Amino acid sequence: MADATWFTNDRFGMFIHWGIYSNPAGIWQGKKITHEYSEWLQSSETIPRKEYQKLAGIFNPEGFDADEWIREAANAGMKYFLITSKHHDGFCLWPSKFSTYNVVDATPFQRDILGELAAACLKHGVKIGFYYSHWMDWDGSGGDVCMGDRFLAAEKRNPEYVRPTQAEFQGYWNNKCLPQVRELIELYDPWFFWFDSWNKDINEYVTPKHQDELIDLVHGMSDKCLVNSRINFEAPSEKCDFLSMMDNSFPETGFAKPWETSGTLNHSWGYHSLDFSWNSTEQLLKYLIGNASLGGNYQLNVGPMGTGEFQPAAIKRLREIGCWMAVNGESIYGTQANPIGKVPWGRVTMRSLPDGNTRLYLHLWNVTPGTALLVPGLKNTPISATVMESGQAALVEGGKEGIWVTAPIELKGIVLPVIALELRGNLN
Ligand code: JFZ
Repeated sequence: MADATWFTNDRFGMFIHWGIYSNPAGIWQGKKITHEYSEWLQSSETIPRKEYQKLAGIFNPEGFDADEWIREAANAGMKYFLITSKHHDGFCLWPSKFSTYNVVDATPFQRDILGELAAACLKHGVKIGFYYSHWMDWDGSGGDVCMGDRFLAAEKRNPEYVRPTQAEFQGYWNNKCLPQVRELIELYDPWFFWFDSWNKDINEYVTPKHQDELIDLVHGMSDKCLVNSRINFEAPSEKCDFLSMMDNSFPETGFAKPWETSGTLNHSWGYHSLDFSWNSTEQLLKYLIGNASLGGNYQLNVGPMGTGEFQPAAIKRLREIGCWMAVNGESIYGTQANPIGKVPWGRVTMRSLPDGNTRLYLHLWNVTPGTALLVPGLKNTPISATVMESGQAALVEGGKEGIWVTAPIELKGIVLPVIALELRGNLN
Protein backbone atom coordinates (compact mmCIF):
# COMPACT_ATOMS: atom_id res chain seq x y z
CA MET A 1 0.00 0.00 0.00
CA ALA A 2 1.21 3.53 -0.72
CA ASP A 3 0.57 6.48 1.61
CA ALA A 4 -2.72 8.08 0.55
CA THR A 5 -2.61 10.94 3.07
CA TRP A 6 -2.01 13.47 0.29
CA PHE A 7 -5.05 12.14 -1.57
CA THR A 8 -7.34 12.56 1.43
CA ASN A 9 -5.99 16.02 2.21
CA ASP A 10 -6.34 17.21 -1.39
CA ARG A 11 -10.02 16.22 -1.61
CA PHE A 12 -10.70 17.70 -5.07
CA GLY A 13 -9.28 16.88 -8.51
CA MET A 14 -9.91 17.36 -12.22
CA PHE A 15 -10.71 14.38 -14.44
CA ILE A 16 -10.22 14.72 -18.21
CA HIS A 17 -11.65 12.49 -20.93
CA TRP A 18 -10.00 13.45 -24.19
CA GLY A 19 -9.11 11.48 -27.31
CA ILE A 20 -9.78 10.95 -30.99
CA TYR A 21 -13.49 10.49 -30.11
CA SER A 22 -13.58 14.18 -29.09
CA ASN A 23 -13.84 15.27 -32.73
CA PRO A 24 -16.95 13.25 -33.69
CA ALA A 25 -18.23 14.28 -30.23
CA GLY A 26 -21.17 11.86 -30.14
CA ILE A 27 -22.21 12.16 -33.80
CA TRP A 28 -21.50 9.47 -36.40
CA GLN A 29 -22.56 9.58 -40.07
CA GLY A 30 -24.79 12.52 -39.24
CA LYS A 31 -26.63 10.82 -36.41
CA LYS A 32 -26.39 10.95 -32.60
CA ILE A 33 -24.71 7.74 -31.46
CA THR A 34 -26.64 5.20 -29.42
CA HIS A 35 -24.37 5.16 -26.39
CA GLU A 36 -24.78 7.94 -23.79
CA TYR A 37 -21.02 8.56 -23.63
CA SER A 38 -19.20 9.98 -26.66
CA GLU A 39 -15.99 8.07 -25.85
CA TRP A 40 -17.90 4.82 -26.52
CA LEU A 41 -18.31 5.76 -30.21
CA GLN A 42 -16.38 2.78 -31.65
CA SER A 43 -18.40 0.32 -29.61
CA SER A 44 -21.71 2.12 -29.85
CA GLU A 45 -21.73 2.08 -33.66
CA THR A 46 -19.55 -1.08 -34.01
CA ILE A 47 -17.37 0.90 -36.40
CA PRO A 48 -14.81 -1.27 -38.25
CA ARG A 49 -11.40 -0.70 -36.64
CA LYS A 50 -9.70 0.70 -39.73
CA GLU A 51 -12.52 3.21 -40.18
CA TYR A 52 -12.53 4.30 -36.54
CA GLN A 53 -8.75 4.61 -36.43
CA LYS A 54 -8.87 7.12 -39.30
CA LEU A 55 -9.98 9.55 -36.57
CA ALA A 56 -6.34 9.59 -35.43
CA GLY A 57 -5.41 11.03 -38.82
CA ILE A 58 -7.56 14.11 -38.20
CA PHE A 59 -6.63 14.60 -34.53
CA ASN A 60 -4.78 17.93 -34.55
CA PRO A 61 -5.89 19.95 -31.48
CA GLU A 62 -4.15 23.24 -32.25
CA GLY A 63 -6.01 24.91 -29.38
CA PHE A 64 -4.42 22.60 -26.80
CA ASP A 65 -2.44 24.45 -24.12
CA ALA A 66 -1.42 22.25 -21.19
CA ASP A 67 -0.56 25.25 -19.05
CA GLU A 68 -4.04 26.71 -19.62
CA TRP A 69 -5.73 23.43 -18.62
CA ILE A 70 -3.72 23.05 -15.41
CA ARG A 71 -4.17 26.72 -14.55
CA GLU A 72 -7.97 26.28 -14.87
CA ALA A 73 -7.76 23.23 -12.62
CA ALA A 74 -5.61 24.97 -10.01
CA ASN A 75 -7.80 28.09 -10.05
CA ALA A 76 -10.86 25.90 -9.54
CA GLY A 77 -9.22 24.65 -6.33
CA MET A 78 -8.32 21.24 -7.79
CA LYS A 79 -5.17 19.81 -6.22
CA TYR A 80 -4.71 16.88 -8.60
CA PHE A 81 -5.31 16.08 -12.27
CA LEU A 82 -6.36 12.81 -13.88
CA ILE A 83 -6.46 12.18 -17.64
CA THR A 84 -7.36 9.26 -19.90
CA SER A 85 -3.88 8.19 -20.96
CA LYS A 86 -5.53 5.34 -22.90
CA HIS A 87 -9.27 4.79 -22.93
CA HIS A 88 -11.14 1.70 -24.16
CA ASP A 89 -10.38 2.45 -27.84
CA GLY A 90 -6.69 1.80 -27.15
CA PHE A 91 -5.45 5.16 -28.46
CA CYS A 92 -2.54 6.55 -26.41
CA LEU A 93 -1.98 10.22 -25.57
CA TRP A 94 1.80 9.74 -25.29
CA PRO A 95 4.56 8.39 -27.62
CA SER A 96 4.42 4.81 -26.39
CA LYS A 97 7.09 2.36 -27.50
CA PHE A 98 4.50 -0.42 -27.18
CA SER A 99 1.87 0.82 -29.59
CA THR A 100 2.17 3.11 -32.61
CA TYR A 101 -1.54 3.88 -32.14
CA ASN A 102 -0.56 7.03 -30.30
CA VAL A 103 -0.63 10.79 -30.59
CA VAL A 104 2.95 11.13 -31.90
CA ASP A 105 3.09 8.22 -34.36
CA ALA A 106 -0.50 8.25 -35.64
CA THR A 107 -1.69 11.87 -35.74
CA PRO A 108 -0.64 15.14 -37.43
CA PHE A 109 -0.35 16.67 -33.94
CA GLN A 110 2.77 14.65 -33.07
CA ARG A 111 3.16 16.11 -29.57
CA ASP A 112 3.51 14.29 -26.26
CA ILE A 113 0.27 15.43 -24.59
CA LEU A 114 0.95 13.63 -21.31
CA GLY A 115 4.49 15.03 -21.19
CA GLU A 116 3.25 18.60 -21.65
CA LEU A 117 0.58 18.10 -18.99
CA ALA A 118 3.04 16.52 -16.55
CA ALA A 119 5.35 19.56 -16.94
CA ALA A 120 2.44 21.97 -16.41
CA CYS A 121 1.35 20.04 -13.31
CA LEU A 122 4.85 20.31 -11.84
CA LYS A 123 4.86 24.05 -12.58
CA HIS A 124 1.50 24.64 -10.87
CA GLY A 125 1.99 22.21 -7.96
CA VAL A 126 -0.83 19.94 -9.17
CA LYS A 127 -0.39 16.16 -8.85
CA ILE A 128 -0.87 14.13 -12.04
CA GLY A 129 -2.56 10.75 -12.37
CA PHE A 130 -3.59 8.52 -15.27
CA TYR A 131 -6.78 6.75 -16.15
CA TYR A 132 -5.67 3.55 -17.96
CA SER A 133 -8.16 1.12 -19.52
CA HIS A 134 -6.39 -2.10 -18.46
CA TRP A 135 -9.26 -4.48 -19.27
CA MET A 136 -10.79 -3.20 -22.46
CA ASP A 137 -8.76 -2.27 -25.52
CA TRP A 138 -10.54 -2.13 -28.85
CA ASP A 139 -7.44 -1.73 -31.05
CA GLY A 140 -7.23 -5.44 -31.85
CA SER A 141 -4.24 -6.20 -29.64
CA GLY A 142 -6.21 -8.69 -27.54
CA GLY A 143 -7.94 -6.49 -24.97
CA ASP A 144 -11.54 -7.29 -24.23
CA VAL A 145 -13.96 -5.67 -26.64
CA CYS A 146 -17.21 -6.14 -24.76
CA MET A 147 -18.75 -4.09 -27.56
CA GLY A 148 -22.19 -2.64 -27.46
CA ASP A 149 -23.02 -4.88 -30.41
CA ARG A 150 -23.06 -7.97 -28.22
CA PHE A 151 -26.59 -6.89 -27.45
CA LEU A 152 -27.38 -7.02 -31.17
CA ALA A 153 -28.63 -10.11 -32.91
CA ALA A 154 -25.64 -12.23 -33.97
CA GLU A 155 -26.09 -11.53 -37.70
CA LYS A 156 -26.03 -7.76 -37.04
CA ARG A 157 -22.77 -7.82 -35.11
CA ASN A 158 -19.43 -6.73 -36.53
CA PRO A 159 -17.43 -10.00 -36.85
CA GLU A 160 -14.22 -8.03 -36.17
CA TYR A 161 -15.20 -7.64 -32.55
CA VAL A 162 -14.97 -11.14 -31.21
CA ARG A 163 -14.11 -11.28 -27.53
CA PRO A 164 -10.49 -12.49 -27.15
CA THR A 165 -9.41 -15.94 -26.02
CA GLN A 166 -7.59 -16.07 -22.68
CA ALA A 167 -4.34 -16.50 -24.60
CA GLU A 168 -5.04 -13.44 -26.77
CA PHE A 169 -5.87 -11.40 -23.69
CA GLN A 170 -2.67 -12.62 -22.01
CA GLY A 171 -0.78 -11.44 -25.07
CA TYR A 172 -2.34 -7.97 -24.74
CA TRP A 173 -1.62 -8.02 -20.99
CA ASN A 174 2.07 -8.92 -21.48
CA ASN A 175 2.78 -6.86 -24.60
CA LYS A 176 0.69 -3.73 -24.12
CA CYS A 177 -0.94 -3.28 -20.71
CA LEU A 178 1.94 -4.06 -18.31
CA PRO A 179 4.69 -2.48 -20.46
CA GLN A 180 2.63 0.70 -20.92
CA VAL A 181 1.87 1.11 -17.22
CA ARG A 182 5.58 0.64 -16.53
CA GLU A 183 6.36 3.16 -19.30
CA LEU A 184 3.95 5.74 -17.87
CA ILE A 185 5.63 5.52 -14.47
CA GLU A 186 9.13 5.75 -15.96
CA LEU A 187 8.25 8.73 -18.18
CA TYR A 188 5.92 10.82 -15.99
CA ASP A 189 6.18 9.63 -12.34
CA PRO A 190 2.42 9.80 -11.64
CA TRP A 191 0.87 10.06 -8.19
CA PHE A 192 -1.93 7.58 -8.99
CA PHE A 193 -3.58 5.28 -11.52
CA TRP A 194 -7.32 5.10 -12.10
CA PHE A 195 -8.05 1.70 -13.61
CA ASP A 196 -11.57 1.10 -14.87
CA SER A 197 -14.12 -1.66 -14.50
CA TRP A 198 -17.70 -1.80 -13.37
CA ASN A 199 -19.01 -5.34 -13.34
CA LYS A 200 -17.98 -8.97 -13.15
CA ASP A 201 -17.42 -9.29 -16.92
CA ILE A 202 -13.83 -8.30 -16.18
CA ASN A 203 -13.30 -11.53 -14.22
CA GLU A 204 -13.20 -13.56 -17.44
CA TYR A 205 -9.84 -11.96 -18.19
CA VAL A 206 -8.44 -10.02 -15.21
CA THR A 207 -8.05 -12.68 -12.54
CA PRO A 208 -6.94 -11.94 -8.95
CA LYS A 209 -3.44 -12.90 -10.15
CA HIS A 210 -3.57 -10.31 -12.94
CA GLN A 211 -4.87 -7.72 -10.48
CA ASP A 212 -2.04 -8.39 -8.01
CA GLU A 213 0.50 -8.40 -10.82
CA LEU A 214 -0.60 -4.91 -11.92
CA ILE A 215 -0.81 -3.48 -8.39
CA ASP A 216 2.58 -4.96 -7.47
CA LEU A 217 4.06 -3.48 -10.66
CA VAL A 218 2.89 0.02 -9.68
CA HIS A 219 3.82 -0.27 -5.99
CA GLY A 220 7.14 -1.90 -6.88
CA MET A 221 8.16 0.98 -9.17
CA SER A 222 6.86 3.92 -7.13
CA ASP A 223 6.67 4.59 -3.39
CA LYS A 224 3.98 7.21 -3.87
CA CYS A 225 1.74 6.00 -6.72
CA LEU A 226 -1.76 4.97 -5.64
CA VAL A 227 -4.03 2.39 -7.28
CA ASN A 228 -7.83 2.59 -7.20
CA SER A 229 -10.41 -0.13 -6.55
CA ARG A 230 -12.00 -0.06 -10.01
CA ILE A 231 -9.07 -2.22 -11.09
CA ASN A 232 -11.80 -4.73 -10.25
CA PHE A 233 -14.90 -2.85 -9.10
CA GLU A 234 -16.69 -5.88 -7.65
CA ALA A 235 -13.63 -7.66 -6.20
CA PRO A 236 -10.84 -5.18 -5.46
CA SER A 237 -7.64 -6.39 -3.82
CA GLU A 238 -6.97 -5.23 -0.26
CA LYS A 239 -3.80 -3.75 -1.75
CA CYS A 240 -5.78 -1.04 -3.55
CA ASP A 241 -5.06 2.36 -2.01
CA PHE A 242 -8.39 4.10 -2.52
CA LEU A 243 -11.96 3.21 -3.40
CA SER A 244 -13.61 4.53 -6.56
CA MET A 245 -17.39 4.72 -6.56
CA MET A 246 -19.45 4.11 -9.68
CA ASP A 247 -19.76 7.11 -12.00
CA ASN A 248 -21.62 10.02 -10.41
CA SER A 249 -22.44 7.83 -7.40
CA PHE A 250 -22.53 9.69 -4.06
CA PRO A 251 -22.70 7.42 -1.01
CA GLU A 252 -24.72 8.11 2.13
CA THR A 253 -21.88 6.97 4.42
CA GLY A 254 -18.07 7.09 4.24
CA PHE A 255 -15.49 4.29 4.25
CA ALA A 256 -12.45 3.34 6.31
CA LYS A 257 -10.23 3.60 3.22
CA PRO A 258 -9.72 6.84 1.27
CA TRP A 259 -12.39 7.06 -1.41
CA GLU A 260 -13.67 9.20 -4.23
CA THR A 261 -16.54 9.78 -6.56
CA SER A 262 -15.80 10.76 -10.15
CA GLY A 263 -18.52 12.86 -11.72
CA THR A 264 -19.36 14.82 -14.82
CA LEU A 265 -20.12 18.47 -15.44
CA ASN A 266 -22.95 17.43 -17.73
CA HIS A 267 -23.53 13.75 -18.69
CA SER A 268 -20.97 12.42 -21.17
CA TRP A 269 -17.35 11.99 -20.04
CA GLY A 270 -15.93 12.75 -23.46
CA TYR A 271 -17.09 15.94 -25.20
CA HIS A 272 -20.56 15.34 -26.68
CA SER A 273 -21.84 18.12 -28.95
CA LEU A 274 -25.47 17.34 -28.04
CA ASP A 275 -25.03 17.03 -24.27
CA PHE A 276 -26.62 20.11 -22.72
CA SER A 277 -27.50 18.58 -19.34
CA TRP A 278 -25.17 20.81 -17.34
CA ASN A 279 -25.08 20.56 -13.56
CA SER A 280 -25.35 23.91 -11.79
CA THR A 281 -22.28 25.17 -9.97
CA GLU A 282 -24.22 24.96 -6.71
CA GLN A 283 -25.02 21.29 -7.32
CA LEU A 284 -21.39 20.54 -8.20
CA LEU A 285 -20.23 22.23 -4.99
CA LYS A 286 -22.77 20.21 -2.99
CA TYR A 287 -21.29 17.01 -4.43
CA LEU A 288 -17.84 18.12 -3.31
CA ILE A 289 -19.00 19.27 0.14
CA GLY A 290 -21.19 16.20 0.62
CA ASN A 291 -18.34 13.80 -0.09
CA ALA A 292 -15.92 15.81 2.08
CA SER A 293 -18.44 15.67 4.96
CA LEU A 294 -18.20 11.87 4.70
CA GLY A 295 -14.39 11.91 4.40
CA GLY A 296 -14.34 11.42 0.61
CA ASN A 297 -12.96 13.11 -2.51
CA TYR A 298 -14.58 14.42 -5.66
CA GLN A 299 -13.02 14.22 -9.12
CA LEU A 300 -14.87 16.48 -11.54
CA ASN A 301 -14.59 15.64 -15.24
CA VAL A 302 -14.08 18.00 -18.16
CA GLY A 303 -14.44 16.71 -21.73
CA PRO A 304 -12.30 19.06 -23.87
CA MET A 305 -13.39 19.60 -27.48
CA GLY A 306 -11.46 18.17 -30.42
CA THR A 307 -9.68 21.53 -30.70
CA GLY A 308 -8.17 21.05 -27.24
CA GLU A 309 -10.30 23.79 -25.70
CA PHE A 310 -12.76 23.58 -22.80
CA GLN A 311 -16.38 24.47 -23.54
CA PRO A 312 -17.47 27.89 -22.21
CA ALA A 313 -20.06 26.20 -19.94
CA ALA A 314 -17.23 24.15 -18.40
CA ILE A 315 -14.99 27.16 -17.90
CA LYS A 316 -17.82 29.11 -16.26
CA ARG A 317 -18.48 26.35 -13.72
CA LEU A 318 -14.79 25.78 -12.97
CA ARG A 319 -14.26 29.47 -12.27
CA GLU A 320 -17.40 29.78 -10.14
CA ILE A 321 -16.26 26.76 -8.12
CA GLY A 322 -12.85 28.40 -7.80
CA CYS A 323 -14.43 31.57 -6.37
CA TRP A 324 -16.23 29.54 -3.70
CA MET A 325 -13.08 27.52 -2.92
CA ALA A 326 -11.02 30.71 -2.64
CA VAL A 327 -12.99 31.77 0.47
CA ASN A 328 -14.19 28.37 1.77
CA GLY A 329 -11.48 25.89 0.72
CA GLU A 330 -10.28 25.56 4.33
CA SER A 331 -13.59 23.80 5.06
CA ILE A 332 -12.70 21.12 2.48
CA TYR A 333 -8.92 20.56 2.27
CA GLY A 334 -7.40 18.37 4.98
CA THR A 335 -10.67 18.14 6.91
CA GLN A 336 -12.18 15.11 8.59
CA ALA A 337 -15.67 13.70 8.20
CA ASN A 338 -18.65 15.08 10.10
CA PRO A 339 -18.28 13.80 13.70
CA ILE A 340 -21.78 14.68 14.91
CA GLY A 341 -24.14 12.86 12.59
CA LYS A 342 -26.66 14.15 10.05
CA VAL A 343 -28.13 17.63 10.53
CA PRO A 344 -31.23 18.98 8.72
CA TRP A 345 -29.71 22.32 7.82
CA GLY A 346 -26.68 21.18 5.77
CA ARG A 347 -23.35 19.38 6.07
CA VAL A 348 -20.41 19.45 8.54
CA THR A 349 -16.65 18.97 8.18
CA MET A 350 -14.08 19.14 10.94
CA ARG A 351 -10.48 20.13 11.64
CA SER A 352 -8.48 19.46 14.83
CA LEU A 353 -6.36 22.53 15.52
CA PRO A 354 -2.70 22.56 16.65
CA ASP A 355 -3.69 24.34 19.90
CA GLY A 356 -5.89 21.40 20.90
CA ASN A 357 -9.12 23.16 19.98
CA THR A 358 -11.56 21.98 17.31
CA ARG A 359 -13.05 23.80 14.34
CA LEU A 360 -16.33 22.61 12.85
CA TYR A 361 -17.33 23.94 9.43
CA LEU A 362 -21.09 24.32 9.23
CA HIS A 363 -22.16 24.21 5.57
CA LEU A 364 -25.53 25.96 5.57
CA TRP A 365 -27.71 24.53 2.80
CA ASN A 366 -31.29 24.79 4.09
CA VAL A 367 -31.21 27.78 6.41
CA THR A 368 -33.39 30.85 6.86
CA PRO A 369 -31.11 33.78 7.76
CA GLY A 370 -31.61 34.85 11.37
CA THR A 371 -32.70 31.43 12.60
CA ALA A 372 -30.87 29.41 15.27
CA LEU A 373 -29.27 26.11 14.19
CA LEU A 374 -28.62 23.29 16.63
CA VAL A 375 -25.22 21.62 16.44
CA PRO A 376 -26.36 18.60 18.48
CA GLY A 377 -24.67 16.67 21.25
CA LEU A 378 -21.67 18.95 21.83
CA LYS A 379 -20.54 19.73 25.39
CA ASN A 380 -17.52 21.82 24.38
CA THR A 381 -17.35 25.50 25.26
CA PRO A 382 -17.95 27.50 22.09
CA ILE A 383 -15.25 30.12 21.44
CA SER A 384 -16.52 31.81 18.27
CA ALA A 385 -18.60 31.38 15.12
CA THR A 386 -17.72 33.29 11.95
CA VAL A 387 -19.14 33.37 8.43
CA MET A 388 -16.07 32.47 6.32
CA GLU A 389 -16.95 34.51 3.24
CA SER A 390 -17.87 37.74 5.03
CA GLY A 391 -16.04 37.49 8.35
CA GLN A 392 -19.32 38.29 10.08
CA ALA A 393 -19.66 36.96 13.65
CA ALA A 394 -22.59 34.64 14.33
CA LEU A 395 -24.28 34.42 17.74
CA VAL A 396 -23.33 31.17 19.49
CA GLU A 397 -24.41 29.72 22.83
CA GLY A 398 -24.22 26.40 24.62
CA GLY A 399 -27.40 24.58 25.58
CA LYS A 400 -28.33 21.21 27.00
CA GLU A 401 -29.02 19.71 23.54
CA GLY A 402 -25.77 21.02 22.12
CA ILE A 403 -24.58 24.34 20.72
CA TRP A 404 -26.93 26.87 19.13
CA VAL A 405 -25.60 29.01 16.27
CA THR A 406 -27.72 31.83 14.87
CA ALA A 407 -27.34 32.32 11.15
CA PRO A 408 -26.96 36.09 10.53
CA ILE A 409 -29.65 37.93 8.60
CA GLU A 410 -27.14 39.14 5.98
CA LEU A 411 -26.45 35.61 4.62
CA LYS A 412 -28.80 35.84 1.65
CA GLY A 413 -26.17 37.12 -0.80
CA ILE A 414 -23.77 34.27 -0.07
CA VAL A 415 -23.80 31.02 -2.09
CA LEU A 416 -23.59 27.95 0.17
CA PRO A 417 -22.38 29.90 3.24
CA VAL A 418 -20.00 28.24 5.70
CA ILE A 419 -19.76 29.14 9.39
CA ALA A 420 -16.47 28.25 11.14
CA LEU A 421 -17.40 27.22 14.70
CA GLU A 422 -14.41 27.19 17.06
CA LEU A 423 -14.73 24.92 20.12
CA ARG A 424 -12.46 24.56 23.13
CA GLY A 425 -10.59 21.27 23.28
CA ASN A 426 -11.26 18.02 21.47
CA LEU A 427 -14.82 16.97 20.78
CA ASN A 428 -16.46 15.41 23.79
C1 JFZ B 1 -16.63 3.87 -17.42
C2 JFZ B 1 -16.18 4.09 -18.88
O1 JFZ B 1 -16.76 3.11 -19.70
C3 JFZ B 1 -16.62 5.48 -19.29
O2 JFZ B 1 -16.30 5.70 -20.63
C4 JFZ B 1 -15.88 6.50 -18.39
O3 JFZ B 1 -14.49 6.40 -18.60
C5 JFZ B 1 -16.24 6.20 -16.91
C6 JFZ B 1 -15.44 7.07 -15.97
O4 JFZ B 1 -15.96 4.84 -16.59
O5 JFZ B 1 -18.00 4.10 -17.35
C7 JFZ B 1 -18.92 3.15 -17.10
C8 JFZ B 1 -19.13 2.07 -17.93
C9 JFZ B 1 -20.17 1.19 -17.66
C10 JFZ B 1 -20.94 1.38 -16.53
C11 JFZ B 1 -20.70 2.46 -15.71
C12 JFZ B 1 -19.70 3.33 -16.01
N1 JFZ B 1 -22.00 0.48 -16.20
O6 JFZ B 1 -22.18 -0.54 -16.91
O7 JFZ B 1 -22.74 0.76 -15.22
